[in-house]
Amino acid sequence: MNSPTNTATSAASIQLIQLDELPALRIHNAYADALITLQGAQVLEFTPREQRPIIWLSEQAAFRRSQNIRGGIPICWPWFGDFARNPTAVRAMTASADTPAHGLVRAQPWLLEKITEQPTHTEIVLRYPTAALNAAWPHATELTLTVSIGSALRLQLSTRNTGSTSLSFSQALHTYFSISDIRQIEILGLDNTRYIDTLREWHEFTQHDAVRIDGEIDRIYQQLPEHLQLLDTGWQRTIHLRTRNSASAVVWNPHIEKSKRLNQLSPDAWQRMVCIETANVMDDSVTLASGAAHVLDLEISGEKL
Ligand code: TA6
Repeated sequence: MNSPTNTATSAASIQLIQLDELPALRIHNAYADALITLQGAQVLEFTPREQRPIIWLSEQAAFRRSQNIRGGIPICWPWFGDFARNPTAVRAMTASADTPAHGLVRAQPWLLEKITEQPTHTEIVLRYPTAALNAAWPHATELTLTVSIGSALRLQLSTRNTGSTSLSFSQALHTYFSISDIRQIEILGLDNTRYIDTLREWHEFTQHDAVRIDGEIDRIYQQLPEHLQLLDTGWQRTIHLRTRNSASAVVWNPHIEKSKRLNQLSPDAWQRMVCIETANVMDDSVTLASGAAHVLDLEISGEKL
C-alpha cells in the first residue's frame, strides 16, 4: 500500500507561521499569495498570480508585539490619525488620556474566527475583542474584518453597535501600495473632488485632473466616487480600488524629508510606495444608532495596461 503523500487537499494552503514575535497566516491559493498578521489583522502582502506585488511592505518592517508595522494595510479605528483632529462626537467617545495615532486596534491581537474556502477565493474572518478596550472605549461594539484572497483582495471592516446608545468613530484601511516610482504614477478619479491639505494649514482645496506627486503629500479627499485608479506607467499596470461606504480617501507620501523622521523606512523607500487610504474621517466620521452596523468595503485588483 502506498504511503500517504503530502498531496494538496484543497485549492489553498494556509499556514500559521511566526514573523519574529508575531503569528501570521500565509495564504497560497490558485489566485494569489497573501500574508496577514493576527496582530492588527494587518494584511502585509497580496500578490495575484502572474502579477507583481500590489501591497508594499517596508524592507525595514519590524514584527514586534504591540509595535506598529510599516506597510501593508493597517486598520485605523475607532479614530483616524491625530485624535485631537477628530470631530467632537468621536473624541467624546473616550475619556482615556492614551489616544495613540490611528486608534486602538492597529498593534493589538485580533482573534482568528473562521477560514472558509470558496470557489473563487479564500475567506478569513478576524474579530477584535473590544471588551478588552474597557476604559479607552467603554462601548459594546463588535468589530470584525473579513479578508477575501482571490484574483482581487477584498477587505470588509464591520462595526456593529451592540450597546444601547449611539457610537461615533472615524476609520481607515491605511493601504500602502507598491509602485515602480512615485514619479511614474497618477491617481485617477479624484478630479473636481474637495480635499483638506494637512500640509497647508488643513485648508480646503479642489483637485484638478489626476493626482501627481512631486513632493510630500498628505491630503484628505471627501465625497469620493466608488472607483479610484492608481495608474503606474513604470510597471504598465493599473490598480483598481472599488469601495462601498467610504466617503473619504487619504493620499499620503512622506517624500524625502518626512521619511527621515519615520521609523522602519529606508531613506529612498518613499519612491516605491504610495498610500491611498479608504476611510471615513473628519466630517465623514460615522455615527451608529444602537443595534446598527456599518461595513467599510474595499476591493483591490491589478490590471495590466
Ligand atoms: O496617512 C496619513 C498619516 O496620518 C500621515 O500623516 C502619516 O502620519 C501616516 O499616516 C503614517 O502614520 P504611521 O502612524 O503609520 O507612521
